[in-house]
Amino acid sequence: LSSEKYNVRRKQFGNIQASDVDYFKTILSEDRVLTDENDILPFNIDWIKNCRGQSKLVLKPKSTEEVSHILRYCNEKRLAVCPQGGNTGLVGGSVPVFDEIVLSFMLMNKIISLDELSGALVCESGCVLENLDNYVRKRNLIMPLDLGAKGSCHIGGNVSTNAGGLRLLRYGNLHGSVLGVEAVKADGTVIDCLKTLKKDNTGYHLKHLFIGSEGTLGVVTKVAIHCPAMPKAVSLGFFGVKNFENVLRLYASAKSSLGEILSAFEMADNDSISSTVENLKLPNPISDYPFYVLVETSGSDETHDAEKLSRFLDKEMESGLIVDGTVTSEPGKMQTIWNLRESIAGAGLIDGYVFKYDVSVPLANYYSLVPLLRQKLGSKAVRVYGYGHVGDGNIHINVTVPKYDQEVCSMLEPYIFEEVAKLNGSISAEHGVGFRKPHYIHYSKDVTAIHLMKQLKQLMDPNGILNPYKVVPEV
Ligand code: FAD
Ligand code: 2HG
Ligand code: ZN
Repeated sequence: LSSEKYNVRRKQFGNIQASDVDYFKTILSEDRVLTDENDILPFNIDWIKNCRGQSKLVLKPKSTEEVSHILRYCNEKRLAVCPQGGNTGLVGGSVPVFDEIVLSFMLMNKIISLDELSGALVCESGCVLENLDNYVRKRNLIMPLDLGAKGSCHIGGNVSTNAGGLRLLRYGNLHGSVLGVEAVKADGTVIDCLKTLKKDNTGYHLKHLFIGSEGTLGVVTKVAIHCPAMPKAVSLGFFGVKNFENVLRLYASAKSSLGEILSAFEMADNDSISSTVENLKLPNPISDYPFYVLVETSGSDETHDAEKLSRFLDKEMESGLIVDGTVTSEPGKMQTIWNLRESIAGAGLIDGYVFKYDVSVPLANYYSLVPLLRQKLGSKAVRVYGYGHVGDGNIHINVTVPKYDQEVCSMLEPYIFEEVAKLNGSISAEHGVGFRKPHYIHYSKDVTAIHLMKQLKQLMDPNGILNPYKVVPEV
């Protein structure tokens, strides 16, 4: 249980009574009020099996009105609520800690409208990202974000975590792409900021309160998002690189040689790729190298773009920055390569337990924590590896061990956060703060900023019923 593992005390919330369950059954149909322990279990456990809550009630609303009724009631009765999307979050934010009611958005999955000219898509928050992408692709558009969890994560979850992903380098983060949101406050008030306009400076940009606040300031019920045009030509290169300095040199060269068509620049070290190859039996299209780089281009001219990437490969093989590599525009082959990259997040789970860190640091120091941690942990770790979004200065460091180990945990934390703070980095670049990091947030956030966060929380959710124990530090 998360509460025991991390020594957290339950706050003074109401306890769910039979009469509460009866009330929820009057708002929702009976089959959308789950009370059976087995039915509820998956909603209590997070994706990396690190956090486990004790919820006894899952509610599955189908409309904003239902969400509003639920929250108004919970607020009056001081019942705590944990909003949950696809439950792919990596910081324990999506699962309850104690008996919070799980508010699942899985049935709020309707697409409302798409303006094919402007690219404005409006949909409910429980739409699965991949389903949305498939839908808009048929209309020559794409979703402005893509991540390994696309088959399960919800757009509402993406917005609530300000998810980054594999193409942030090109399309920016969700604070830029999200045109509007409809959200419900803790007291049940529906806040309609669901505009589809590109420009709207009428006062405060309130949508940003809900983007990245991880369900602590309100719940997102609808999203309006800008979908870019589907690129006509996509190519992908997968390169073996001798050392990390060369990864950075290659990034500089990719920016200048590929310029406007560069849409992803990702890297993975040898242990990241060998963990997917060994644990998931995925094929590596090139042989063994200390570092791997994945470069994607997206543009409008098939021959020109593919040629550009091939020329880049030739040039950098000659210069020695790339030792070996492959370039392809074939969808199947590109999929194989992306799959290798996207599977790294899950591959480590096969080793036993994974400690995951998601940090932003200046590029010169991007990889420096990985060897430091290897040295510090020695044989206590099965693997220590680093991979991630070089183009965004965001590295994921995964440490795998046979099973969760408190000693290893205390060797890693707060050490890693202290190191990140020394570099003026962020202890959470894209996954959020959730349950696992509120007490470390000060390593990246000024006390005055934390104070303002607390004031905002107090204003938006005075009874603290929305996702308690998450994001906002207690002391
Ligand atoms: P959940 O996990 O269900 O919830 C996440 C948080 O948002 C929780 O705090 C929850 O309470 C809150 N929440 C969910 N829905 C709502 C709502 N409608 N209203 C209010 N609050 C809500 N993240 C990245 O940024 N980049 C990546 O590249 C990336 N890759 C990943 C790859 C894999 C294989 C996995 C498992 C995860 C990855 N993640 C990545 C993390 C995760 O997928 C994202 O954080 C995602 O945006 C979470 O969406 P979800 O619907 O699963 O949300
Ligand atoms: C990725 O980029 C995700 O693959 C997951 O953000 C990172 O699991 C991780 O450490
Ligand atoms: Zn990532």
